[in-house]
Amino acid sequence: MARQLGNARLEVIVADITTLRVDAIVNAANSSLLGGGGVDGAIHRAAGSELLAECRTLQGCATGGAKIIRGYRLPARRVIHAVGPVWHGGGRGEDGLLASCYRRALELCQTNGLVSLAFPAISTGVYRFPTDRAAGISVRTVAEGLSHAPIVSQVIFCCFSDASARLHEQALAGLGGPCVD
Ligand code: AR6
Repeated sequence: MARQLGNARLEVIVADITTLRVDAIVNAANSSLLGGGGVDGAIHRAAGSELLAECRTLQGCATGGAKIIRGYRLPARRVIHAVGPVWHGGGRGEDGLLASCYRRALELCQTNGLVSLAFPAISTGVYRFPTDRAAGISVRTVAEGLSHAPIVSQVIFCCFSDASARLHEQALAGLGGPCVD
């Protein structure tokens, strides 16, 4: 499912994010930026050890932040490491920290001249953020953040299950705007 929002096409797909040929894929990293399981592990495996070598130069990243590096052996040109919050029940600023990941990733696209990017469902795996709540935050934050990142013309919500895709499609439908093929 896809929706046109101003200059940008927003799309929900089910795929392995490491296979996508876009300007940047976002990684759901931890604050060390030195790898882990889930999508982080998949990205490190697919990109090769040079990715880890560049990660070592970054000196980590705060929760809610994002840092950009090269894509190495990935089809994507760049990887944006975003550090989502661990879900503790919602009282520790988790919503704001998750939104911040999406905003910061869009800002990095704008400053680096990147027009297409793909997000995984940050924090919804190991970090246990409720999936429906996270889908709403991700789609709304991207829709709002695009006004500050006018260079971005394609955003893919790359889900890893049909259930996750349905939640993102519902959130996308809630935005209004024309559906596109
Ligand atoms: N492509 C797209 N989505 C994926 C892929 C993939 N190849 N693999 C998993 N997902 P998670 P988090 C989905 O756990 O919750 C790591 O150890 C997955 O189904 O990867 O932010 C890090 O180092 C889920 O929907 O990230 C951190 O320590 C989503 O990606 C910690 O996990 C996020 O799940 C971060 O936890």
